[in-house]
Amino acid sequence: RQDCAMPEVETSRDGTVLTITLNRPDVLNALNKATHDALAAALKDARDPEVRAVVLTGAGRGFCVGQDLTEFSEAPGDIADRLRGSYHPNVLAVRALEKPVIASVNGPAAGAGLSFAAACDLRIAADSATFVPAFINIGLVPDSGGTFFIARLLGPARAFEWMTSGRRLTAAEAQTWGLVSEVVDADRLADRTAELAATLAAMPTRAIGMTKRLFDAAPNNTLEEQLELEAQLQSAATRSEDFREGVAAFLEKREPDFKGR
Ligand code: T3D
Repeated sequence: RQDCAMPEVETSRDGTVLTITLNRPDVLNALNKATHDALAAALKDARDPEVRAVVLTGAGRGFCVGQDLTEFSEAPGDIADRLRGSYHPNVLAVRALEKPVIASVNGPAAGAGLSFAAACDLRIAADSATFVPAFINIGLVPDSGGTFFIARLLGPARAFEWMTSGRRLTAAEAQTWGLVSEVVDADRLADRTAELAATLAAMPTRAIGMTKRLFDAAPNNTLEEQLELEAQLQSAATRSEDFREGVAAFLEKREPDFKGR
């Protein structure tokens, strides 16, 4: 296990799992410039082929409550420039990772923090976690992919109703809605997340990465285009070592030992 800390974001490696922890617990991990920069560096580390699953979580009792409103009121600047320069690259970096990214939602996920959770591939939550589309409560529109990801996860009607209500959703409600796949006791979240991440990290990583690309592409493709992309990526998958290992293990009636190659 190797650990590395920049003040605003901590990263730790446990085998092939990289955990990225937003680390401004006093403000529920609100995002300031230094946090964006440190998160960008951590997401770059996550590209390492030896990393086969990534966990994003928060230190203390919050996951992430979006933009640091103190920084915002002290130096408002041009919001669009800040979104383009700091938020968008990190959202895109999560989607570009060809491996599973798990949001381990340990507490409030609000505003752009909710968008980041929604940008991840899977969400697991503590029973104490809450989900807050905080933008509307301060007169803003959802950003950082909030309209894109939340509509895909919940459907446009429910997404619009919720995002314009500003209503705090409990973890149990989020699970009922399909926003999170699993809810666990708060004191079990770290262990269960580690277990889930280790399971995913032992899967055929390239196939997971390509499945992610396929699901991202599907809404914008015609059926013909999507069938063609599936055929191309399936062809790439059959050239992977993990495919050979999967078939060999099946025929030899043994457990496969996937390497992520
Ligand atoms: O700038 C741009 O580029 C635009 C981008 C915008 C993207 C966005 O994310 S806009 C949305 C920004 N986020 C919010 O509006 C959320 C504000 N926070 C809340 O509504 C509540 O904190 C929660 C509902 C999320 C949680 O409530 P609760 O009761 O569990 O905690 P709390 O007591 O409100 O917060 C604890 C501390 O964190 C508190 O500080 P204190 O009083 O202990 O010194 C609070 O001020 C601080 N905190 C919470 N959210 C933020 C924050 N400090 C700075 N920025 C925050 N966003």
